[in-house]
Amino acid sequence: MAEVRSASASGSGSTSDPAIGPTRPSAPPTADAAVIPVPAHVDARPGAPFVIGPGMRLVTDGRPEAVATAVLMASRLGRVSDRPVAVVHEQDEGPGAVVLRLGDAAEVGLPSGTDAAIAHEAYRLEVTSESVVITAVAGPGLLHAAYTLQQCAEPGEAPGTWLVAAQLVVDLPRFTWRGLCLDVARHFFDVDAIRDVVDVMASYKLNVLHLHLTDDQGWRIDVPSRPELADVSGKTAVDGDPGGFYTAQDWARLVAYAESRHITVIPEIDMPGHVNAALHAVGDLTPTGRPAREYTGIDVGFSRLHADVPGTRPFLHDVLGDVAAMTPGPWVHIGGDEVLTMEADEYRALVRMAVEELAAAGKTVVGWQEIAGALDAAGAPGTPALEEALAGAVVQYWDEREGAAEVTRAAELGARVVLSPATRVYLDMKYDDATPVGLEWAGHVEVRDSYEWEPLEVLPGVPADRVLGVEAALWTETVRTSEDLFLLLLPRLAAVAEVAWSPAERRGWEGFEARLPRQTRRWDEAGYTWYRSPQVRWSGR
Ligand code: TNX
Repeated sequence: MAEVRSASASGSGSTSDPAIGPTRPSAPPTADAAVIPVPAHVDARPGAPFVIGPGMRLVTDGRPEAVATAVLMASRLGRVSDRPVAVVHEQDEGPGAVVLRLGDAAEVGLPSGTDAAIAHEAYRLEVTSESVVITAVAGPGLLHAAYTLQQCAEPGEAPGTWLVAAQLVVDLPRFTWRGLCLDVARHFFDVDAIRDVVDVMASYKLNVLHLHLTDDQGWRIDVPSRPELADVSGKTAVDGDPGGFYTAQDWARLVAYAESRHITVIPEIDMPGHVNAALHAVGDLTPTGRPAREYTGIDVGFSRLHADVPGTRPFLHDVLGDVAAMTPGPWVHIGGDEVLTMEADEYRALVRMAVEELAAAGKTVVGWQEIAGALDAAGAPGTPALEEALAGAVVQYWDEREGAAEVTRAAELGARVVLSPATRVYLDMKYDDATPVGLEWAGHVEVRDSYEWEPLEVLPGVPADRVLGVEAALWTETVRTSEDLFLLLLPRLAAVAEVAWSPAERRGWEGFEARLPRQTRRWDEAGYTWYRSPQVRWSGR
């Protein structure tokens, strides 16, 4: 990256001075004044802006990864400029070309030795008045560049034209795991609703969608070996609200849609607690052999599997095996949280059963922080495969009131850590007293709370190279509609995305706050609700 000079993250230059009141920007902003998450390196270049308008076309060499991004980009830019945008496959870099190129890390401008997963998402975006040239190692980088370009575009004088400032951007993620956990168990959200969430995630360069598919109140995925789970507990939801579940076909569509935006889907089958929906559908999971009653309240911690009930292991084998087979990504989440009525030994035995099933299915286990204590391979009989799987698990830290020591110890044993500190990234927390939906157990979480924190300070005992990244979470006990959902997501999801993507030294509240109002045009166009936080000057800059 030596070739690229860093510009100030707080938004230099091209927009108007807030001190002299609102004026129309005379020139479009560079990416450091416009884009969330703020790019790692932005260098303003002299010269006129590039015009997105008549004559613009997307040029690829025909390689599928580039064509896929070009097609997505054509539809977005076409919407922005209100005219169809052509995708052409030729050597045509003349005026008006937006060229998508795959190259090696050096061509992107990355220092040698850049981690492969990071390089995979990096991009170089060079804008001149004549053309735009995007270079990336792989498809994800090309797509990230497309969103950067889109966020930089400002309406031009001529109708239907948009301008992008001349500049060079070289950008790469700080963390490889930038996620959102969405609870579809308390209230169900169908594939169309999830697509909207995926679109917003992609626009902020998030790359992991973790779906909390099962809980006390409902079971949301139809697995072929156990159709009764979705048949019976697909119907239930909090407060007797409508349920729903994903058929195998829905799930495949959802995963494919996310994949086309380079977002990996992680299914969560929560166990050994949060299982009332399973106990309601499958009688042989309970000690009496009788199914549990349905549960539509919002308490936690009361339901549980039993290690000594004969139906338990086959249930885990069938369900985890099916879910693993239905999901192309490398991870399956086993929950593990809030089991309040079980001895540690039994908890450990049940977590190990799940880990073993997933190791056999070739998946890496993710679990909430409570599983940390069950990951120590010492002192229990196990196979080398189980021990390896225990050591290689991913632990998701959420409850800052406890568990730091156990998670730190698990990291010492080899586990990797994803950070979801509730006081920062639990997007189901209300913003303030007046927020119409949401919970409050971790306090109010305003936009600035979601923004102003440093991931590596959350668990100081965990070495930086054990931290995979950051994941926001949105639990849906009180969230019934997409309007509710987006009111809680926006703008906080954008804040979390910047924490997870941008280099620490590039971040700052002033710069973020200045870039946020530009986002609302796209939110409004897409029809998303969002929270007009009093912490942000939405107009009048
Ligand atoms: C804690 S976070 C839970 C969820 C609740 C959430 C509500 C976690 C692993 N468990 O079951 O929905 O709080 O904020």
